[in-house]
Amino acid sequence: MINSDVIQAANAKAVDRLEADYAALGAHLDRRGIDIAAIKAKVAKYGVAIPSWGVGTGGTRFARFPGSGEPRDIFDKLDDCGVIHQLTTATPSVSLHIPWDAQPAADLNSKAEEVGLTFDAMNSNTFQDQPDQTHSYKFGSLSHTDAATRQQAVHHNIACIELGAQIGSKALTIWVGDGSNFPGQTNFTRQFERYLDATRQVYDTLPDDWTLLTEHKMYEPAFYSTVVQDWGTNLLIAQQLGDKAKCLVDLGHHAPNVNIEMIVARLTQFGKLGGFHFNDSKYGDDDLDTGSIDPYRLFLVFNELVEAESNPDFNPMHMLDQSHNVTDPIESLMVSAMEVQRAYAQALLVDRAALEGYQDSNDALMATTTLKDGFRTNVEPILAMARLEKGGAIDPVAAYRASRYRAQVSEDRPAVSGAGGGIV
Ligand SMILES: [Mn+2]
Repeated sequence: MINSDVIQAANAKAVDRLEADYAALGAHLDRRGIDIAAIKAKVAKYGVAIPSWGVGTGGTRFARFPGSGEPRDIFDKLDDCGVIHQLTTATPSVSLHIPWDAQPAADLNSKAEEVGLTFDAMNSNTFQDQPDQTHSYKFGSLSHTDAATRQQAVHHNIACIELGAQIGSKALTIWVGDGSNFPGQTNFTRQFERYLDATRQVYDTLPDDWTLLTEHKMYEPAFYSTVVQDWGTNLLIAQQLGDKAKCLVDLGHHAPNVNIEMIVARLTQFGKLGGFHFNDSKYGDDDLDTGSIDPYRLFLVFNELVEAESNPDFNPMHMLDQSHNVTDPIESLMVSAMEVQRAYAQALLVDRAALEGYQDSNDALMATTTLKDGFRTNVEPILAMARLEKGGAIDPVAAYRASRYRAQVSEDRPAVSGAGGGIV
């Protein structure tokens, strides 16, 4: 963790300016009939989970260029996640990936407590082979033609639930790379039947207070067809399995220009929106930093989430899922967490009564302007003040750089090889 003196010294340099900006924004919002303190209170309560794999440098199919002080194991990763939460106060939980992060539950729990974090959804991995595994996933896992291979994948998912239950997790996220690379390679229907049958076996072992999240992805690693390729397939799975099964929407897992915010609205309307993986993209599943390319789309997604907030049963899980190839992952994750918070705060500012009036009277111009008023408001003083009041940093990146955390951990963590493709 970072010495609190460093955070306080960094905050001391910025606090006068923040207080002036916060007061000015408060006066501006007051004229719009918005109580800045109420918005700040909601922002302060908001949290997005960090994926354990996000704190390592990512890579592409071509190469990986690791930075210094890469985390060696889940305990180093939890240290890094602890720093992200310490500075941003916006990332209270970590999502584990099994088997990469498999360790005894007691050790995971004590480390999480030490760094002030809890555990979010468990993520299973049946898209690559592990050294000790009997059956290969080269031709699929939960949908494989071979029953023993499917069973191995089912057992792995159940093991993820069992570990998760010991560390306070309440959800399992299943993403499979199953699909095909050639027309005719698989029978779409029989393959999906096998997937549903195997996934139901996992679902049947789920504790009552757990959620099973299935994540669709349009392509990659299979490039012709993917078993869970779109939100329609994902919804069918959730409907087939039952009430504890819901859909996870990864922003990058759609074709370019797909109206993701409308998918969010549809899944919400029928109680099947289970969670998010936030990231951004320009061309495909780019795994770029959240809000770095199209912050307006992120805002439009949050507009749907705020719209649904009045339903007490609506509580989707929020996680970042992105690949950091050219930045310090800690810095990227801090900025991304703040971008998610920013979109939430902007969506809270939308005058929903006015918007509804314009929608009902078919005033398209005023409806879209009213919506965009939220996006155009610079809410940074709200986010920064929420962080300051919770003991975080006014400017997390500045405080992180001042702390020299990366240089310090690099002394203990040996340099790792950059050879080979990274995992995205
Ligand atoms: Mn994802």
